[in-house]
Amino acid sequence: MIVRHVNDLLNTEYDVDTETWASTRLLVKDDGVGFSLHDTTIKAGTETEIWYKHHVEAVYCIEGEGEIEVLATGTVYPIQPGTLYVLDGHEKHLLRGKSQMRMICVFNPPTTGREVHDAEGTYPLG
Ligand code: 9YT
Repeated sequence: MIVRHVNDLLNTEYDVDTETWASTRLLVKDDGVGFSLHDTTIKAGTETEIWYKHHVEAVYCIEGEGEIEVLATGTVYPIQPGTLYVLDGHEKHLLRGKSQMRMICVFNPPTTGREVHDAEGTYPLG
C-alpha cells in the first residue's frame, strides 16, 4: 500500500515547474502500479502545445476554466471543474488556461515523474 501527501513531494525532483504549467507527480513508474498520477496546475492566460505520442493521458479538471483544441480538426472543447478529457488517440492539442486550472492527470504507461515537454510537446518513453 502506498500513502503519501502532495506536500511531501513539493520541491523534490517529482515537482516540475515550467513557463505554462507546474506538476507534482504523486505516483510514478518506480511505484510499479502501471500508471502515474499528477497534480497539475495550468497557469492563467497560457497556451501549451502538447503531443503525448507515447502515452495515453486522462485529465480531470477540479479548478479553473480553459479549453482544449484538437489540432487535427480544430475542434475546441471547454474545460471547467468536472470536465474529463482522455487523449486515447494521442491527439496533438493546444491547452489553454483562461484562469489558473488544477488538473488531476493519469498517464499510461507511467512517467518517471521528472519529465518536461520536448520541442514536440512530447515525453519520452520510460
Ligand atoms: C494537462 C496537461 O497535459 N498538462 C501538462 C502537464 C502534464 N499533464 C503533466 O506532466 O502533469
